[in-house]
Amino acid sequence: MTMAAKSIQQFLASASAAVRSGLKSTASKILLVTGNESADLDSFTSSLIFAYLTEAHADCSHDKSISYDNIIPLFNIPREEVSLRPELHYLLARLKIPASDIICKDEFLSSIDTSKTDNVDVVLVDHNRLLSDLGDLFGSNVVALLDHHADEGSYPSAKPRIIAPVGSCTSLVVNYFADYFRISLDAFSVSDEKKDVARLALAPILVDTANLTSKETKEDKDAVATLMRVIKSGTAGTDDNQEEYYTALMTAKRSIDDFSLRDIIRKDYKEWLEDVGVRVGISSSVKSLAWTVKKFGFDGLKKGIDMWAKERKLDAFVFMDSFQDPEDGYRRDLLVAACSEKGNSRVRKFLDAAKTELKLEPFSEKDGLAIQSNDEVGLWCWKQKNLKASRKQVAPLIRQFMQE
Ligand SMILES: [Mn+2]
Repeated sequence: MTMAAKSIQQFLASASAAVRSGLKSTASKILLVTGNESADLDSFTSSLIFAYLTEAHADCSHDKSISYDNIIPLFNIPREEVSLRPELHYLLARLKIPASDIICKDEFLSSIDTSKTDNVDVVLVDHNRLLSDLGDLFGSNVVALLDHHADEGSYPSAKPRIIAPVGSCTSLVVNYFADYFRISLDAFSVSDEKKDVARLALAPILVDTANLTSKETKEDKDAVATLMRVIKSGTAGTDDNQEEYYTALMTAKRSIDDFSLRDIIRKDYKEWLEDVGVRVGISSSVKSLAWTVKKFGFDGLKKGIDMWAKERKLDAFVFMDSFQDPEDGYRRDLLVAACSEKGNSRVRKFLDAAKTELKLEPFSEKDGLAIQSNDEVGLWCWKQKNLKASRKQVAPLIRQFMQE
């Protein structure tokens, strides 16, 4: 193990300072570790921890033959979108990480020489295909990937290339670096630095698996057990209670009452441009469709979607929600909009398939809201009774029809 290892806060601060001072020299070798474009807690944490452990604990590194001048954990969104993530701000405050130390996509791209990209190796976490401008620049530089989405078959020679249907990608990162987190049974002096890495890693796993009650797999349970052992060793901090941590993160995540509709749409958003030139965007919300309609009105919602579709040049748009209903418990809804002629026929075919696959049911009068599916305007709202199907399942399904 490295002597006097940097804390994860120090690591991020110095990576961020390096980016700010400019990475134009193409002689230096850069390892870029990036999560996906929804930039959720899982993407943030898995990229930061992978980058940190690769640098600070080279003995755990994926490739011991290459040494990098800069290892950069990248947050795959522009800086201005960081504010849309209240759960991230909660986590940062709890771990005393300044938000300004996060390295956002726009900041990284303006720091490097984008005309020469051979010196940049890329690790993908929480996705397995690099999209949009990063894909154009570094698509052939991917050296490793760890993910839990449907395998798109890219980068067959990546090492490691781990894709497993776990609840949280961070569980894969924790298990990959198991040596770092393994502590002997009588260890009662685990460093605060290591405890902070464990606290950070725990956050997305709890959020993604609803505190190990949904979508959790053996890997997630193992990772949580490993992390809690680290956190609880010796004298645990007073606020190191798993349930309380989960509740606080979820409360922060749902604090979007002041958000505009556009911000709600782009808070947790992914988009795909298919080879046939059809573009689909899928937004995922922590508030119910009923809440959204109540707040903005149905016309307001429709107008907001139209504007977003125009801004993003979408052919199809999907708005998913997942929430706790006071009466019915855990619920999901699905809104689907056709945004162009190309999108229209494809969306209808998707809906035919989705009705059975996702167990879609119309809203009824007693739902108390005028949520109307409208064949004429090409916008449909459903209750989604297949509660297991998150965006991870819905995206490949709709993309199948967009690719035709
Ligand atoms: Mn994830």
